[in-house]
Amino acid sequence: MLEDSSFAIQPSQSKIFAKSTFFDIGNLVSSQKSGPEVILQTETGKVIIKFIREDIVQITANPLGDSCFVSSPAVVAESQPIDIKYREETDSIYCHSLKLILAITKCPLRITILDAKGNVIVSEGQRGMGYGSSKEVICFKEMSETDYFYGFGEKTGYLNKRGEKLTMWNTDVYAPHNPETDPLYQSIPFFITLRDGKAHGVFFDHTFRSTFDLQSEEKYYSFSADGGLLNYYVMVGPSPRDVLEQYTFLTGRMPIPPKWAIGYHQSRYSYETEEEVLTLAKTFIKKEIPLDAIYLDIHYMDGYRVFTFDKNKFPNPEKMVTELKKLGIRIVPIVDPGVKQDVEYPIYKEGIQQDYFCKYIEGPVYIGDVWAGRSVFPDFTKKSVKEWWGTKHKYYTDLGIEGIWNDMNEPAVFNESKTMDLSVMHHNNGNPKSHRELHNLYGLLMSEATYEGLKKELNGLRPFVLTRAGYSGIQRYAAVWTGDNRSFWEHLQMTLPMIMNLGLSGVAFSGADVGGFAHNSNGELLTRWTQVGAFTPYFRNHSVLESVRQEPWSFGEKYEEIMKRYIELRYEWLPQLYTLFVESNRTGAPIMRPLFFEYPSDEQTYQISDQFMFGDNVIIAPIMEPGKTHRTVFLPEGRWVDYWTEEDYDGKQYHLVKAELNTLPIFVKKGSMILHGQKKLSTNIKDEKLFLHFYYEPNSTSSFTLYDDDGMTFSYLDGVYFKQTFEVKTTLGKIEIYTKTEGSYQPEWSEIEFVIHGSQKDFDLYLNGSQLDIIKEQDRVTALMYH
Ligand code: MIG
Repeated sequence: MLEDSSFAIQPSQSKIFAKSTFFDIGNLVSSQKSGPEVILQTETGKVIIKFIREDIVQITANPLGDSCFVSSPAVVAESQPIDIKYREETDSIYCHSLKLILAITKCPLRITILDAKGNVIVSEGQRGMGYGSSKEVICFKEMSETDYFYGFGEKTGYLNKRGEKLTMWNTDVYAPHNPETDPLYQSIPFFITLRDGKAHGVFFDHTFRSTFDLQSEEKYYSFSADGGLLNYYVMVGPSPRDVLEQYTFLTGRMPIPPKWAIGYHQSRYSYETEEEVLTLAKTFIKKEIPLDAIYLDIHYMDGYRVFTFDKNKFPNPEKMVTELKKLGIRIVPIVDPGVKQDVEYPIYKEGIQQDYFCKYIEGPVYIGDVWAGRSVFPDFTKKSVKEWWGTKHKYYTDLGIEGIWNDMNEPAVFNESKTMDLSVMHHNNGNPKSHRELHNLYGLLMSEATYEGLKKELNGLRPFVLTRAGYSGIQRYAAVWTGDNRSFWEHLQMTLPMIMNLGLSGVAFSGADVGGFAHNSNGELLTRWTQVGAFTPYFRNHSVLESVRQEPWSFGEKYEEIMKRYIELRYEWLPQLYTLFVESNRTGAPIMRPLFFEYPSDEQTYQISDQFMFGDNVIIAPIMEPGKTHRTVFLPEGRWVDYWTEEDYDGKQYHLVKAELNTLPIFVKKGSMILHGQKKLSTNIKDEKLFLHFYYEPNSTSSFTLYDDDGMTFSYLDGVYFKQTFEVKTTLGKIEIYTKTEGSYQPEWSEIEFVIHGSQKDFDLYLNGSQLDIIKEQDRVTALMYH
């Protein structure tokens, strides 16, 4: 109590901090090159520099010993055989690949990393690496005045993290998510530095609790961890897009999700009975509001036992799932890691008999309280446990379920520390490690088990996993939602930088609970939030027990009508969104991007937290305050068009735009294209026709790559996809389209309507050299293309 009052800041309470001590790794004693590695021996420790690729270098250091091997399941990349150059001089050592130069001074040992042109990327200046005052491994880097910092996974606050101190420790935070609330559920110890228009990345692959301090010193930042050795990667960039490609080369990329997973989803804690679920689905259908999934929160289970249904509330789940699937609606049940301690419950019994649960080194199984009461937790660090857990999902797939929602997997436990006893000893495939060391991996490993298990059982269908907790690499298995936000306008505002930073951390597929989870939403807030949700990669409305209802119709017709329009808009934009998902699958680029991602040399974009880009040519500038109908919008270089009014805007400046409650401001860059499909009630309804919107700009060249496949299976990996590139050139009186197709998939749609926006003048249109008929109806100028 007292801590929450002014008592907390009484003068006698203030602590005088001892000047922090720093045990330096010491001077260099010897060094040696071995293949793509350079091994440095210092007075007290050892450092290994390893080139993973021409543009990625790994540095591992043991400040007080000889052993230097560190690995985490985050990294899936195999290092490539590359030829590095090595040169030793009296005071220094130089080693370099084609894209990176390491300049190392010997006394004291300091490492400076430069790009091939000699620009400094990271340097240690006067500080270096070693141990900090509480025996944490720590590494200092110089911070220049013009540095901006992004990434760090799921964090509250604004986009740029300079001036913050951020901790990585997966934590269940029900309330509040304030700007000072840190950490949350995910740990992604990776960041991007933007310096004078160039970007580089640092990935501190460390599973212990770690801290990034961009706050305490003026000229240095540091990263440190509560145990273990130093292990970090530096990626050279130089564009933000390059950094993402490099980081996701290391940690893997998101598989293309099934199309149904990117439609609109409805959730609530909880839709408690089969009847309630069916009525909900029927209401969506009756109201013609598109819907692809309904979530079952913890009430569906028998006494919160995972892999069960309460047969009184859900007498026939299989029938329910089948019926709904016919209507284009999937069921996604929640699965927590806690397994109820109950000797007659097969999961508990089997897991105990097989020694599958987390336990102390002395023998006893760890027991913690969660929903089901006293519970035990699968030890996902052991391969056979992951497989066992995965196999158990047959229970769900047999009912026709294709998606699973993993919650409480920090793991969250109802006690003071909010998690498992840190002295629990994980099996870790025969290399036992404490929970203190592996805590941050629990969510990642559970998602992996769930994803792989579903994949095995689904006979070629793509699984969908949603997770709350995760570590670097989580994108390989699951989409991430940002946990228990609240129905506050401030939380709608926070959603943008949080999801953009997740995207910059390799997690492209994420979203927040639309409308806010806790607290009570209202019509205006839910409407504005639904507008934003329609353009976030993951789009789910979810709300807590006993809050006011939050389905799109809950606040009256006026709001319902607008929300329905924006949910429909999500489906119209789906082909474009799907194309962006595919791009992310190929390159690691985020889907929802901060403006600087596309305009890294424009300083005005560096701190924009209240606008975002959807791909590389669309800017969304939502209204996120009550009662507001105007806002300023920054548009970067080029010329832009208002998606709704077709009004032109000049770039490199701010504009005041009007947006009544029914308007989400959207701007499309001139000289670019966007792809639309048809309005539909679910992704199971196929498009008969697509619309390629071209925003005319004189004397321009634009290109677009359309991608499509069955949206359900993995056959795209065998070439069963459809890819069509469009190059559009405009010259005086002429628009020329050049197109090429690739892949063996036959899309359902057979025609593309090419819609030309913003060209008043007469022109001729050509498709691969032959003239196309132009259709002019009122304001609409179109032409048809077939494949
Ligand atoms: O705190 O399963 O973040 O989405 O509805 C309770 C009940 C546990 C937390 C999740 C929330 C979910 C809730 N869960």
